[in-house]
Amino acid sequence: MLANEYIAIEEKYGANNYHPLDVVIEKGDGVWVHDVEGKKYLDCLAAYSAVNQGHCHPRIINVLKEQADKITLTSRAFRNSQLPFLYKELSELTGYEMFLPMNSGAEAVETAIKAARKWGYKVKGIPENKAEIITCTNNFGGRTITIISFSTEEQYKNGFGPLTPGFKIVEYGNAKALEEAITENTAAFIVEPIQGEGGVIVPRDGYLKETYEICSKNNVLFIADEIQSGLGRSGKLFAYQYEDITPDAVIIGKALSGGCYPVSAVLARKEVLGVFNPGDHGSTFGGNPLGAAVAREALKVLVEEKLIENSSELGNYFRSKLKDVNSNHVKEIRGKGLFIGVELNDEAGGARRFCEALMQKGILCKETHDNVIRFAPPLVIKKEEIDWAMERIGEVLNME
Ligand code: IF1
Repeated sequence: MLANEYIAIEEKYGANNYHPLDVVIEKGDGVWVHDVEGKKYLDCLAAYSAVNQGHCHPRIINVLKEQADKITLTSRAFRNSQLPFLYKELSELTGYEMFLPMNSGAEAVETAIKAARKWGYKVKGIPENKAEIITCTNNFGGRTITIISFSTEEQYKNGFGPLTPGFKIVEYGNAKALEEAITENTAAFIVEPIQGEGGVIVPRDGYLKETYEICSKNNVLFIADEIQSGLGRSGKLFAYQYEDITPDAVIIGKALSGGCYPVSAVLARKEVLGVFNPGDHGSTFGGNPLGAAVAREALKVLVEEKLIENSSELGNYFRSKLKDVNSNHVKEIRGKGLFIGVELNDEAGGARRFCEALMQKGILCKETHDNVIRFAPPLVIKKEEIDWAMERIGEVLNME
């Protein structure tokens, strides 16, 4: 079958909630994916940083297969032999002392919101149902009704009301705006240390430290959403580590499983996740042994194959090569590690057409916010693969 035959079937039955590039991927290995017509592409999206370890990493796939032959799901009504060691290894890696495992990123964000509100009532003493949570313009935390309730992207909210109350929005990068928005009922500030969907927005130096200190001074939880920016993407384990802060809670997902299984989690101080009592919160698949085994191996691969260091070193290299292109279409090149955004001038006619042109040359990217091309390949990428890509990216960025 040819790609357009697959597309016709998908279009016939599938809800129209995406506008994907017309590439039909059949298999992947490392940074490369192969479509149904035998064409090969360099994946510069890595499933929005869920595949930091590379497609179908053999170590992770082997663990997935081995565990699948033992036990996949017990529910949390019983215990399993993988989850305790995921907790222990996460604590040794991150320094946090308590964890709550979920499946999707949105579920982990919802979990963090519930923990923050309950901490607000039980620990801070905020009057019941008065808790406020502050987040930023251009945030992205997932697609549930509560999470879109604090989105600043109208399309994400249109037609889905009534929305969840209790959220305030402040300008990303503006610490003073946060200070002015805090009241005695503020429970938490949730922030992406680098905004992905917002267009790979790196805040000015000092922003995270200043907002962290404002939160500490006002007894407000500082919660970092590292679902996209974390686990090596930014050139550090967590993007918040570019500044001297220790968030009260960190939300992770995506690459926590190397893209092989939905696994997410909230990492936090005991005082925060300690507010949950049996029966308060849960999930059928949350903490299942298959996901836990996969996550354990995905974290080991990240560390043992030095992917965080590779992200830092080759991210600097990739950005410098992009800057050398010197295209009239390019307004700004930004990012940290292999989390790179190329913002185009309005006259360039939008990033989509550049992504389509890159696809024709064997590179898969995704535009974000109309004018930004995101380059975020798996962290296993090699220098020579970036050189291969840059030959083609240079041609495309200089097209009419
Ligand atoms: C889609 C965007 C990226 C995230 C951060 C939480 C979540 C995400 C910082 C929720 C998820 C995904 C969702 C996916 C596309 C992608 C995305 F374009 F939607 F915004 F990466 F930028 N926090 N981001 O980036 O995690 O529930 O999806 O596991 O909705 O199309 P999830």
